[in-house]
Amino acid sequence: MKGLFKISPGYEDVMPQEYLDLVNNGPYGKNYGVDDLGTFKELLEEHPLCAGCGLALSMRLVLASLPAPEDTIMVGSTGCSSLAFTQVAVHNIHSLFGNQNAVATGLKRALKIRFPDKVKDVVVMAGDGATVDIGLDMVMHSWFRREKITTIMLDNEAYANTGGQESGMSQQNAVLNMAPTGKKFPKIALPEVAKASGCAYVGVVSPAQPKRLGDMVRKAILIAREVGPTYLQLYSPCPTNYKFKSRETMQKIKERMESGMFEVMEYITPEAEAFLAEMKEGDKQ
Ligand SMILES: Cc1ncc(C[n+]2csc(CCOP(=O)(O)OP(=O)(O)O)c2C)c(N)n1
Ligand code: SF4
Ligand SMILES: [Mg+2]
Repeated sequence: MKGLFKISPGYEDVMPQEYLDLVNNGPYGKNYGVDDLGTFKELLEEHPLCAGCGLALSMRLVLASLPAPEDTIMVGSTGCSSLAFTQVAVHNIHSLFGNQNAVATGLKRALKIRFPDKVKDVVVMAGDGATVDIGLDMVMHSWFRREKITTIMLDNEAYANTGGQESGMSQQNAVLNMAPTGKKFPKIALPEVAKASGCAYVGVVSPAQPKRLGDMVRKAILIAREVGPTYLQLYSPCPTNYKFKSRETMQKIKERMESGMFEVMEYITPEAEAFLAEMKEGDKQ
């Protein structure tokens, strides 16, 4: 399993130790979970995301929760996360901003033809701008077609990578560098859109609930294998664009929860629920 990622022969001695660790200690074939973080390598610690970035934490937790990292292909899109995608120990593909669910659809179908007897999980992980604004067309149509892929939104409520424009996911009245008078419209209820568009499982969570997040990632991916599309929305505050200290990220989530503006949510169709119960029964036996 460890041969999944290889460094070209002759380059081993010039690769930084941290990168060698990533290649040699990736999470393959071990069934790791968020409790095991720190015992294996899923992302370089020296990734280029800002200190205290909520999105970096969400990425780590997602990567640590994949049910089969060796058979997972992540599809990313332009944005802050794309800067760290090159430094994760799981196969991943970068797609043009907004195209991620179309790329994931093609990939899932091609993998089914190429490996008919194997399970290959295709997981989209992209920013809120890529998911709810510029890529919404592609996202929704993949749900309408019931593509068996998981879509994960890293919701930092802004176009962070381009310096702070408002996104559909920003809260009403949010003030950002390039929205100085405040956003005029409310946050888009994408989980509701996902439900109405045919997703078999929809969840909203944040890295302040790491175990729950890990659990929800596993459910979303397992259900997407057999039942239909799944959607997860991870509230991941951005200290740089929302101008709070890097150590206050968790505090921000807590404040949001206390004010009732953020709550963990799960929706599951009866079919997906029956599938999970069946799996559990199978595991027991
Ligand atoms: C087709 C296209 N349109 C616009 C851009 C410019 N662009 C790059 S990143 C970005 C915003 C990303 O926002 P989001 O998806 O929320 O990710 P974040 O940076 O917040 O993580 C934009 C508009 C681009 N690269 N490609
Ligand atoms: S700008 Fe925000 S989202 Fe982007 S890396 Fe920095 S803290 Fe994270
Ligand atoms: Mg964003």
